[in-house]
Amino acid sequence: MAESAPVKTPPGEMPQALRVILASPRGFCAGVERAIEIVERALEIYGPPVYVRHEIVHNKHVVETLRNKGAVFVEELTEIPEGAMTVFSAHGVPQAVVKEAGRRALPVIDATCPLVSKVHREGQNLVGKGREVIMIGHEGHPEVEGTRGQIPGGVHLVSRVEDVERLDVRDPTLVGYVTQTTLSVDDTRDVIEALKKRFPGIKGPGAKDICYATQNRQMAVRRLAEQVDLLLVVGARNSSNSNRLAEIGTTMGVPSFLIDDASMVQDDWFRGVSVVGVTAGASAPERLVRDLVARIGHVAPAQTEELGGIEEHMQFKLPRVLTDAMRERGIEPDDSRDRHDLHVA
Ligand code: 10G
Ligand code: SF4
Repeated sequence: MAESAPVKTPPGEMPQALRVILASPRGFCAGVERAIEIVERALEIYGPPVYVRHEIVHNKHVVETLRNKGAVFVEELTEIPEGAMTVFSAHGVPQAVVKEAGRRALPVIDATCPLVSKVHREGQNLVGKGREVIMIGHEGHPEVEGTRGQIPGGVHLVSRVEDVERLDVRDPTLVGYVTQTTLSVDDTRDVIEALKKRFPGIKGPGAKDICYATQNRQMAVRRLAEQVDLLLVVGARNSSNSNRLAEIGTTMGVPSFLIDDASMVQDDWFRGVSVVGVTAGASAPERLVRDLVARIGHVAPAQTEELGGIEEHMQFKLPRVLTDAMRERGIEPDDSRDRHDLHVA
């Protein structure tokens, strides 16, 4: 709870002053920065429209910014005209979608995060070794749909420990598992334990399919939640990783709200609050965090600080098809530049 707040706010009262602590790391991960840059570069090189299958990342502000630059977001390839430049979202797509794009000869740039593609390969390798694949993930999420459709024979999907008992597999000695990249580290550990108990010979990646960015943001928010009276998470309702951050706050007994942006903030949330924690999901631009801090300053004069945490230096290369096209036009892809919040200022 609040230790060194400028003024301790009495229960039920509006604060006279606030301390705001920002989690670190927060916001854009390397896969999101890469995916946004892919759409921007495609627009720059080929000109609008560039069709994007599904929201490139789960954030309406990102989508809106790219839409204003000429990106067209669709859910199905059938909505894309013949020959139009097509980008697959960072969450990945099933093989059937790759094949359909091939049949229609659509020029495709795949913005699937390399860490999601790695999970696809793990699943394919398990099948190659004769194992049935169990996926830990959430039904209906596009990453799960993509991974399921990249693994020959599909997957058995489990979300919770209780699902493990209900699994019906061909041969309990020949199973393996993969996970969605944005799950709760704690919940997934429990499900993996249950899987290992039921299938002692199961093969899998440990919890390593949960990506570095998800793990780092969860670790940071856990440290943050120990010190605050209210937690605000900037992120979309449909953003899996953002939901997991708010969930951690709630589980730790801190009133926690997942908000699209500052416009969703309600003054009443601040009654009795001295210290506010702020973080952002992997698809939420830093601009929204800055706007939120400004909005908090309208509730009461606020002093803002950043909680030190793990520094991230992860960067993924752009797809070859794009860097070749860039070089042909005299644009040198610069892997060393800081892409952070470059695009959606
Ligand atoms: O957290 P989810 O998977 O819902 O996606 P997001 O767009 O909110 O954040 C970036 C993460 C991915 C692209 C999934 S690997
Ligand atoms: Fe890649 Fe992780 Fe970001 Fe997903 S959350 S795009 S797996 S880095």
